[in-house]
Amino acid sequence: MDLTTDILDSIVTTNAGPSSEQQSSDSKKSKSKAKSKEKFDKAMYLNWFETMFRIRKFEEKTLEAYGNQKIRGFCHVYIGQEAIAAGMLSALRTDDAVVTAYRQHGIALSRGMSSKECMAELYGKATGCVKGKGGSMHFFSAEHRFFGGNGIVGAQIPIGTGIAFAEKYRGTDKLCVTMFGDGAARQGALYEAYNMAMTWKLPVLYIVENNGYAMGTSVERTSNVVDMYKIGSSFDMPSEAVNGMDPQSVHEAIARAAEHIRAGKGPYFLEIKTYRYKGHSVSDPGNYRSKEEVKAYMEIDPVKVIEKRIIEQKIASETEIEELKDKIKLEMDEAVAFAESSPLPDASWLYTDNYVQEDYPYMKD
Ligand SMILES: Cc1ncc(C[n+]2csc(CCOP(=O)(O)OP(=O)(O)O)c2C)c(N)n1
Ligand SMILES: [Mg+2]
Repeated sequence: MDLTTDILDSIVTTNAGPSSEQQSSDSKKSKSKAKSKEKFDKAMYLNWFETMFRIRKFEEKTLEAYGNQKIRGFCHVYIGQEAIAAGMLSALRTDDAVVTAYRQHGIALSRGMSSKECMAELYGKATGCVKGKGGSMHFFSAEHRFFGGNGIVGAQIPIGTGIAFAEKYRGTDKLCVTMFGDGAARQGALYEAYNMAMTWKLPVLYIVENNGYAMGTSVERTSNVVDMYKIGSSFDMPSEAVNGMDPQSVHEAIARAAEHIRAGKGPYFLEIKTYRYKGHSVSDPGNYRSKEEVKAYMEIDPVKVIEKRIIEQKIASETEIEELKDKIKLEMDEAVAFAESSPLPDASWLYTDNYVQEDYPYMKD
């Protein structure tokens, strides 16, 4: 067996299904759902492809602009992980909240934030989604219910739990998706947050995007528990492992989790297995992994796989796919032109939008 087949096998066959707690109640139904490949319509497939292709092209433009020193500072791209954003978009409601870490450009785009406002933010321009004051790691949009963009590893786990608490307190049926990397799964904050979320049955969907590495440290080097979905068992939290190289699998798992959460049954945990093709950040050459490993994952590149499935299964024609690609490429050119031509923020903006109170005492000259 070659490395790609091994990888695919390990990604696809680890679906744990619902936890024992859930199995005792309604999970016969869930389990069979977990195995079945539901049929989706053409619009859904094209939506997945468009979202993934948009993210891929956005990130390629980002790397290009970074190389030309138009973008500065920390910058982490999402190339390889696009299927997660696409499957999440189709399975969630637009009024659900999402909070994530610093590898966030793709998630922000999938929440409906425009390529223009995101690219301008990377350029540090006044027209960016947070007026050029956040940069790559700190996108935010209250309108799109996107709560960032967090640079402290694992910090967003209690934040997302708090957002879910607020929804429950207000009596809504909205949920909060709280995303983090495999490195963050080892943070103490996770254990405190999971405990509270289960005790209070909060409407929160935790997603660990397991891309195998935290900077240069592989998952195997950080713990003897490498199947991260198992972390949920100590809280009796329904937990599953999911193939993150396929938007359809991601969609099905998130839809199943959302149904459970909206029924008032409390949190759900998904370990979504994925891979990042680039280094940790733009400055990382990624020497800690072999060329063969990267190549093997390239064979199951989610953008290419879904395009192939659409064409081979005659879901849409090659012409339709090409038109979609042209549309996205134009969108990216326009986003870059918009960012280039936008003004920088005024220096006085240092003192705005920092605190809710206008006269906050620490914000004086
Ligand atoms: C509390 C804290 N510790 C360390 C760092 C430095 N740091 C930044 S990213 C990172 C790795 C996190 O990896 P992971 O959670 O797997 O996310 P990924 O980059 O793979 O998306 C580390 C250790 C930090 N930002 N915050
Ligand atoms: Mg990681």
